[in-house]
Amino acid sequence: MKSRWYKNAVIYQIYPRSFCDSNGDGIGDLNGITSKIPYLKELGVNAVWLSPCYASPNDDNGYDISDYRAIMPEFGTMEDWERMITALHANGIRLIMDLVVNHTSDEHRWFQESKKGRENPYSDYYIWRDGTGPDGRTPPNNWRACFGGSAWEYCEERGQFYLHLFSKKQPDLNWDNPQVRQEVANICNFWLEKGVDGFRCDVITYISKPENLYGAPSSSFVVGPNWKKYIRELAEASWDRYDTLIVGEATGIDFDRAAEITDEREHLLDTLFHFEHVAQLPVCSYNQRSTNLRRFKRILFRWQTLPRASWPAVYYENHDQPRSIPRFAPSGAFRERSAKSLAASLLFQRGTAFIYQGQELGMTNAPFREEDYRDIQAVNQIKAARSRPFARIEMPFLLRYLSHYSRDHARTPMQWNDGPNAGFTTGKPWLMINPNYPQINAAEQENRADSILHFYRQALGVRSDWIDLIRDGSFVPVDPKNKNILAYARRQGRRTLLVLCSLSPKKSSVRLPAEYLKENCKLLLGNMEQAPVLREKTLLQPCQCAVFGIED
Ligand code: ISL
Ligand code: CA
Repeated sequence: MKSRWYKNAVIYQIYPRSFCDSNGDGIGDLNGITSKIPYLKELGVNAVWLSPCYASPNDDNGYDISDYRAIMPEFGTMEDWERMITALHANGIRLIMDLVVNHTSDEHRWFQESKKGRENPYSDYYIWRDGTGPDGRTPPNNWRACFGGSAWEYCEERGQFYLHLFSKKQPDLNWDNPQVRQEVANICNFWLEKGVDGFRCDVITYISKPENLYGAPSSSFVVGPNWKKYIRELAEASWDRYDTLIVGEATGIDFDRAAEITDEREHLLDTLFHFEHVAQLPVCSYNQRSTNLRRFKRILFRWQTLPRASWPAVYYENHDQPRSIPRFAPSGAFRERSAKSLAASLLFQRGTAFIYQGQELGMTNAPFREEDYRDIQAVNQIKAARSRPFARIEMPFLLRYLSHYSRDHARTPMQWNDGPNAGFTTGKPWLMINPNYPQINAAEQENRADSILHFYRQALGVRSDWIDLIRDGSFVPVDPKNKNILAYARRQGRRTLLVLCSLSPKKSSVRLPAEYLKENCKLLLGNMEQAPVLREKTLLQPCQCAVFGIED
């Protein structure tokens, strides 16, 4: 059933709350997305991954779902959603929905029933355990929740603890219960019947918990004992019956595990997001660009060697990560060049490529003050630090950390133009708009041929011209130890694509093996007027990039 269309695809991630507000309530919505389909089409993307748009009390911006078959009223109605998918498909753009089934909202009907006691039809839908200690009020184990505190919450009504790996309003589902697995398959089929083209599966590697939770080590929920069984069952009952892309968010997965669980013959995931290249470095080493670039390359290049039967997903940004500028490339005077250089370094790698909204404009981290943060993760961290005895000493460190890493950096509203509120809304935006919108916005870039936006369009054009080689060709690192330049070649038969990307604010050179110094070499893409002259030691200007096509 699978055509594996995604192997040719570039996918654009939309965080609906921050994309485009059509009715002036300050919150992005589905009609806003529909109104921007011409923009997506012009950009040249093949699919959209839409972060959750289901009914939710928004404890974690929609990653806490209270009804899997309903649209969040703030985002619109099911009719709006239907209009959106129809318009996307009419423009040749597929739709990937976010599937958040490790946990639900505590306001989901299942949980409301489940917590009533041990004798109801939903009793076993969640992970309930008796407490320990003399009064039974000590959690079953020492697991910590991702958003702070114990991963267990005591429920007076039921007299037991429930497990929540994220916030206490996100109770984990009990996948060991076959009814739960059937519910998930039904939800998937509901949306597949409505025409969606696949799912991005939120923390899908966490769904199978170890058998004995009392005293279980804290990472033992990553690809737990029954993981393959449950995922294969779901693939059989749903995913494999349609022409889907199933991409797993695979926190905690290493290379070997990834190769195993994305192997086509295994019928599990089609591909996954690993997190090695976006692992947080200590804030104090943040500016050690060259050391960091070598590490970054080592990780990216290794993931390019995933075996043939597996398939990589490549990305630099998403709604949980800070902006790639200034994270991976210099900001300031070189911001435009570095955004283009990063784009070139990403888009010709082997794998389905993901672009996060605003990345194509070179949007940057925002100058948040303490009171500007809205993400549950940052808000909880600030609250906890404030309540500790040494708050005055601790706070500046936390704020510095958040200025680099808060998830809110990616979530500031899309910068459409230099009008009020960056053209995102006519009302009051739910999260601060980055004050750099008069300089960085889509309308300005639309009108300027050398903008980052135009560069992305060109890059996607080159990608589609060379798609056979990009999909199936070999990946060859070039001068891999170079501290300033990320360079590689893609090769297939007699054709070579040579990608040279400086991510350094200094002039630097890259060593090219003789095989790339051919007469028959054509510049396909670059971010400066003068292309570099290819020699054994090729000099690149600060943050310069160039992509060459070579025919033997
Ligand atoms: O964001 C993180 C660190 O800053 C991660 O630990 C993140 O929580 C983890 O990758 C899981 O993310 C996914 O599930 C979360 C949700 O908050 C994230 O937005 C989502 O991408 C819980 O559903
Ligand atoms: Ca709105």
